[in-house]
Amino acid sequence: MGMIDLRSDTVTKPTPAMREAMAHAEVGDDVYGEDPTVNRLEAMAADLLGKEAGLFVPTGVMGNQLAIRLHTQTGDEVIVEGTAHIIRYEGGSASSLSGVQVNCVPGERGILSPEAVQAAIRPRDIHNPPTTLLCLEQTHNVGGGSVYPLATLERVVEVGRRHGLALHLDGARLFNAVIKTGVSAKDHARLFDTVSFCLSKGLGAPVGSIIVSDRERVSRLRRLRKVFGGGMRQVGILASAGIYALEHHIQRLAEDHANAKRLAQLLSAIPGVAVDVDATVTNIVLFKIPGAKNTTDILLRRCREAGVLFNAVGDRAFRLVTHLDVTAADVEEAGKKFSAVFAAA
Ligand code: TLP
Repeated sequence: MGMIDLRSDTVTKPTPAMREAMAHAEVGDDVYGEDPTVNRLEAMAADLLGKEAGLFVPTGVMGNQLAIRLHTQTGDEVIVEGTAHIIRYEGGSASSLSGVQVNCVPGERGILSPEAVQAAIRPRDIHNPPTTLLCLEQTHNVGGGSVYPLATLERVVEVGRRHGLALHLDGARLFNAVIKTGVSAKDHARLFDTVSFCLSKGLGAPVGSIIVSDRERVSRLRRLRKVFGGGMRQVGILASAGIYALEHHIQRLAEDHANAKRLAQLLSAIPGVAVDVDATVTNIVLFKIPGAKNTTDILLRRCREAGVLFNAVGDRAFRLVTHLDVTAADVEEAGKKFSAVFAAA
């Protein structure tokens, strides 16, 4: 058995059938709007989310950053949860590309309460930065794949609306939430002005994200994408992988969720390992070994030597992510390796 790679759902490789679709994709110059496959993917995504239009972007980061640029002026303040991808893993780009400051509001496993958002909105006063945008994340990465229940999402969004904020959803893993809760992508998207989601995570495409909105905003986003250096040419080859992913890889996310739950259960049976099995609801497992005498790096190395790859998210704190290229048998195998390594942690 090869290496079991639980570092991220970004590591998936296109399946033979996806590659086949890519090989036959019709293409054209997308900067001229002439790539029929890109146009089809954008229309398909817009339809799936119940919005007027969509824009194919190279990465999830670009989707989020285009949204921030679209919705703000320099000097504005953007509210995000304190451990959001936008603040933790986007290289400080909200400040460098859009000149905004980010107000990090503490959440519970990444989930913000309406009260916390309300308290974070600055009164309009000459001293204060204007709060103009609220960004939420569904599912929440650092929160361990946590999911906003629809009722909470509606209440949080309602606070933003009442104060005239623009609303963006970083839905990198939106379809994991959809499959988990049965709340449709449309029912999420109707709450937001812009929604981005990734094709290159659990959905298994090699690259690409989509941002959807109304027609007017998407045409402004298209211009901004060019400004950010993201005007692309014959990318129908990549878009065809996205179409394939939307047609074939959404329902199967349930397998990733079952595999993650099983990993959490296996970990919970190992003495010294702290994991919240109930909170493991989608494809991310967070766990800690607080009393380990070995350092984080040593623990990672021992697991790698045993054949399991994953990332640390803090001191003796780790993240596992299940995906298309991890089978139920891999999960059982990983569980055995974890028992062996962590028994001597
Ligand atoms: N997340 C990656 C890393 O950047 C941490 C991962 O391995 O989980 N929003 C969310 C919620 C994400 O988790 C990610 C990627 C992105 C946006 C950015 O997507 P890309 O990597 O396509 O720019």
